[in-house]
Amino acid sequence: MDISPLQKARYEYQPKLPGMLRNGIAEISVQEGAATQSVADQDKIKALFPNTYGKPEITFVKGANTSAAKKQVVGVILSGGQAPGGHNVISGLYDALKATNPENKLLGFKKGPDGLLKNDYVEFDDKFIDAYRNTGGFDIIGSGRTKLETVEQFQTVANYAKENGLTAIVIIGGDDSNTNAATLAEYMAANNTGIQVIGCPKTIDGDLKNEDIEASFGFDTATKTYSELIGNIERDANSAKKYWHFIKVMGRSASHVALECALETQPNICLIGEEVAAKKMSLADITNQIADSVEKRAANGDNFGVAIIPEGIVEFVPEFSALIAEINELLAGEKTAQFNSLPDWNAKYEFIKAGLSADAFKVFDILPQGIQQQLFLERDPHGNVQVSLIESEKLFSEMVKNELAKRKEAGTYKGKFGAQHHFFGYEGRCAFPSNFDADYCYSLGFNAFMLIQYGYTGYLSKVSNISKPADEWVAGGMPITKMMNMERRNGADKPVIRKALVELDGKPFKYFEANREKWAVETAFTFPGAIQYFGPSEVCDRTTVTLALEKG
Ligand code: FBP
Repeated sequence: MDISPLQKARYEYQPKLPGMLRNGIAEISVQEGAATQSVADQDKIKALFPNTYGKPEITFVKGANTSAAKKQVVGVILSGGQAPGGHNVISGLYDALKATNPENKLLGFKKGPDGLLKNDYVEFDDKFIDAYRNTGGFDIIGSGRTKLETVEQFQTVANYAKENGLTAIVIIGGDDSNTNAATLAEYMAANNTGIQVIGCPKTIDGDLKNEDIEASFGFDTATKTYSELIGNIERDANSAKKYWHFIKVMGRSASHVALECALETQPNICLIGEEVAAKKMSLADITNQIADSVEKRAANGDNFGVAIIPEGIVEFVPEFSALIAEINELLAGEKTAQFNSLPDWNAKYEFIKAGLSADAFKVFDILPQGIQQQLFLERDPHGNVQVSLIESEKLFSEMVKNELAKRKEAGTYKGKFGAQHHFFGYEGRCAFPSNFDADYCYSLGFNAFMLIQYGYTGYLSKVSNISKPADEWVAGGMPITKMMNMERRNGADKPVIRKALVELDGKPFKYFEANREKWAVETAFTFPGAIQYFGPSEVCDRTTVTLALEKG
């Protein structure tokens, strides 16, 4: 296969490990901390995880390696959406496993959890791994979103694992995948299989973080990639001076990605879903907030700007989520077929008008027709509206346009408004990992093997102090049950890892809040440029602004 010069150069990059993991396998010792408790619902979580609950925090330190000599056969999967650095988790795991004992084996199960259920795997060797070091993507073995949750699934996984002589399984995934890792670990322990399960924290969304996990991998590279593009658009906007750019960025639910991109690029507007929900903002409130910025900038002769919209925004607007709930009811069961058989949009519109409550219809009626139709076209396998497919960047630009037309009539707005729309998501998920993600991911994988080697199960690989240079990073592990609480899912109380939303009293949001009024009116854009891999450390090893503010 032909490779690009950058890929070739990246093969040579040696990821930085935390200081305490650098002295060779023989010099890695373990320290156990105090017993842990789950973040909430302790009695319930303890009852559901009798074999894996309450275990101690683990820290690796320099000292004699006292782990048992045992041949390890480890299975690994990538689970969920792609995130830069996944290949390095696998290469770190592979290197630690082979350095411990060249007879050890690493099996990569293909297409996520499906690989474990179908026994579809490949055995890694040096040549295989070397072709993926420091590269983006999950194409080394693929990924998938199948949930591992039923006893039958766990039995299948355990049977194939025994057949292949697996001693451990590593699940590289987000909050749901690591919740499944905890449940699988408990199943394996309860059934005395001897198979350990370790998780690694992945997701570009940045919502798998807590007092133990400072960041999920991929967030750094993805936000730097989007920020580069947003900065480029800002420069274009400031050069042409004729467009407002509405830019939606990924983040299925939490607005961490949008906030980080705003801190990097200082746009005129950035919506934060968590704030919209806390302040119970309506669509009209949001529209007015953006229109005010457009109007004030126009008064200064600046008929251009940039607005960042988080992908999950609409679910945070109370009136919009109420509308979606009613639409789901309206189309439940056979009513979808009835709706689809109506001859044209006028007939469908009348059906909707008759079926929605007056309040919900009022919200529906102010939406642009394209968005109204999207609400009825896109359904997920459970029959629900797929909110992530709603083009909210177009929704808000259209609503702002209508609002500005009113203001023009009233004589308060005299500018010109032309909009461009963008959606940045897939562009960032498979980028070459930044040095930070390359180092962090390699360390997570290496560390995951040390947890296996020391016999731990139901743990998340933990590398902390990551706002500091890598030699000061702290490697260890945390029981996944410590991060869990009970939440209502599909009509039942389930033990899950708590998702981290943007904290409105956290330093990143506070910094944004303190500056956004100025950014809304002035042209205060900043241009981060492309991720740099070679050069001074302050340019190449920089973490996210979010992490720097949180830990600074
Ligand atoms: P994970 O939570 O699995 O990491 O995926 C997050 C994400 O990238 C979201 O930002 C986005 O909404 C979603 O995946 C898109 O999913 P898909 O790849 O299935 O289109």
